[in-house]
Amino acid sequence: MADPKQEQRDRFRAEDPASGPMTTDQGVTVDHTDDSLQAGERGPTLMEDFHFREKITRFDHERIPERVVHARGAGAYGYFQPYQSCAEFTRAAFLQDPSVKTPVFVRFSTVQGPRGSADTVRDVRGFATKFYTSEGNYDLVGNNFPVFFIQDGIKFPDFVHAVKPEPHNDIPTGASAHDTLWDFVSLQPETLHTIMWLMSDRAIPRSYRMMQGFGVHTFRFVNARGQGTFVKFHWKPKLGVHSLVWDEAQEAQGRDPDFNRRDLWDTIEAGAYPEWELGVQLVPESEEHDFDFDLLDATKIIPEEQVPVQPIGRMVLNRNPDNFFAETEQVAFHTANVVPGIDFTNDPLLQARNFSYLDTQLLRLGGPNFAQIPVNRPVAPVRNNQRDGFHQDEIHRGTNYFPNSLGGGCPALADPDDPAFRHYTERVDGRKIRRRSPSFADHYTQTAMFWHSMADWEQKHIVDAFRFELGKVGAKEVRARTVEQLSYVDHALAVAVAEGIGVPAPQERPNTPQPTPSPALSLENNRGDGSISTRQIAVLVSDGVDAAQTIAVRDALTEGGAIVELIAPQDGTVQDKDGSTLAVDRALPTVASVLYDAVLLPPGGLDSGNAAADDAALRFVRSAYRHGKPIGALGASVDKLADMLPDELRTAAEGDSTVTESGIVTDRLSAGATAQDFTGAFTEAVAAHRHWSRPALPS
Ligand code: HDD
Repeated sequence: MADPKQEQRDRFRAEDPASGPMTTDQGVTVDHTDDSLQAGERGPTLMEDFHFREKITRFDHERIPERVVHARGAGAYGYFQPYQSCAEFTRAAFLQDPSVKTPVFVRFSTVQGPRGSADTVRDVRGFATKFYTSEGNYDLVGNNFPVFFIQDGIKFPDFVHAVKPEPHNDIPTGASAHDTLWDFVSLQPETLHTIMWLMSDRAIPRSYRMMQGFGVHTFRFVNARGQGTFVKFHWKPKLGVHSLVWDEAQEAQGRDPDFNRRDLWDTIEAGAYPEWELGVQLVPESEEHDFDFDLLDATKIIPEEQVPVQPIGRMVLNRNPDNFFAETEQVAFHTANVVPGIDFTNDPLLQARNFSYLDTQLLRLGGPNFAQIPVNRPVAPVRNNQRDGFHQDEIHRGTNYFPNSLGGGCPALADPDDPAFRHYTERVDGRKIRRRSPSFADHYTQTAMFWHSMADWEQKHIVDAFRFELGKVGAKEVRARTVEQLSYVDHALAVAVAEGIGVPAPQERPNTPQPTPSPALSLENNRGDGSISTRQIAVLVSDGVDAAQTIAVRDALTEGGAIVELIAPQDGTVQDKDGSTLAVDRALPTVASVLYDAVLLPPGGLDSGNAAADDAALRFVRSAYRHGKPIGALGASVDKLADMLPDELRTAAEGDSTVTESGIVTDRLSAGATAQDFTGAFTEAVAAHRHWSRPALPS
């Protein structure tokens, strides 16, 4: 079926550069662009040189202001398709017919860092989706956390000022580990729940393709009868939710600052299209007050165990943009871009956003006509009396006011029976007051719920993250105040953090919350379907390798969807043990273990005869080990691997190929086991992603 957004893009593509010679912006042909027009060979440049002036002027004006938050990102096109009609709850056209695919553009982003900052920083990730529906654009502007740092949008400038680089020296870039953020946190306990998410591994996703997305706010579905239902939106990645290890994330920033952007780009180019399921939590209006928190409070989730997430459709991203600036940079999201059937609630954070996004685009995109930029254009027709302004691309004809008779009364208003957007007729009563609702007051119960829902290793990572972040805070009183706040969440957590950062352990508080945990919050319970699709596996080879066995395992892993690369001390080829050659994909000095999910050592793979090369390969393996990645070894490589392992694992590695908790898989098979048994066990270890219960390596 034709994709209306892609057809529309075709109409806006620039002239094919192969269709003729170079021209100026005015279409005048150019035959020389390497020398400016001068008065004599060594004379001054002439004002008359319009080509020179145009070229330089255009260059001087290439940049636009970056987004004030979420400056760095990556985007892709795709489609959304509902599983079934959602007519019972919403009349949104794109949620009615399972045979209809609605085009989408999604932009993922980090929040704190500028446009040129690294990808793998500890941060929230933006997950913004523009649905080009038949009834106009709908934007679901979400994050990979289901909660937000503040409850009222009027605090957004304060929060963003605190987390952004400090005003006097513009440091740190892409990091929250600094005084001003933690000063704010320690004084503003509403931040705590989201801070707990920020300290968890959710804040260092392995891939944009492996993270959840959330609409965060409670929105409202409205059906054709005008009935409202509260709704929370969830995106669940088909590949499961996977994260990096903090040490690895930091190293990856240097090895590949584009780690997440490249991953998204490469997998789409390779045809391994990322996919998410859209789910909704629905709450009838009659049950609005049945919770021990306020549905309008964006620092709270509705636990999935309390209101299950119902899958309603899936989204596939299958096309990279043609031009980063034109599309990913100029895409303009806005929470107020809604379509009939989707409406707002009085969440004060959402209300503020509904002002901010349009406002910010006016500055960033230079005027009011940014909806005409191809990536922002609806595929639904646009007719109104809005006119003129900077960058008007359209030639309007006829009258420009309503009502009119001279223009035939056009454009006319929709008839009462037509499916126009009609705001939900919620009853609102009240005095004008500047006060937070008392129903927003509890900042600790859900923070504690998140903490108590984590697996042991997740709790350990959270404590480590607090210690890292607060350990970088210079003001000791800020460290102490934050720890004090944590003591209202959980005393053991506060004590563990305090111990690592040199502040006194806080006193135990009576009545710290003991909420029922929500297992759905743990990464342990979001591992995906056990596939190894798109996992990057490094196979270390050198001269003397067993090529036949290497190819057999590589092919089996590739069949499972993994991306397997043969890595040798030098690029080119390596000699098989029998003298034939095997092509390699990359040279070891150009890669690093942090760029892969697992390592495989085929027979002869760790034996180049060159001590420096073997040492580099072993460093690669040691680094993978430290980051909990699966390591597979075959034949003689098992002994090499066993030599570097801690005693506890050495015997297991030498004796048994079954996946241990430790993710070390070898082919020292028990009697009767086959090569397929090795591949199966290694695949299982890769699918499990990381193996936390590993003893430290001997030094
Ligand atoms: Fe925001 C960008 C997500 C609260 C004001 N926000 C922006 C983007 C995402 C979010 C994903 C990047 C969109 C893109 O890729 O272009 N923001 C959120 C979420 C929030 C949130 C999930 C809380 C639930 N934001 C929020 C508040 C305000 C803003 C409370 C202001 C009152 N956000 C903005 C902005 C940005 C933005 C300043 C910067 C660039 C842009 O809008 O287009 O208007």
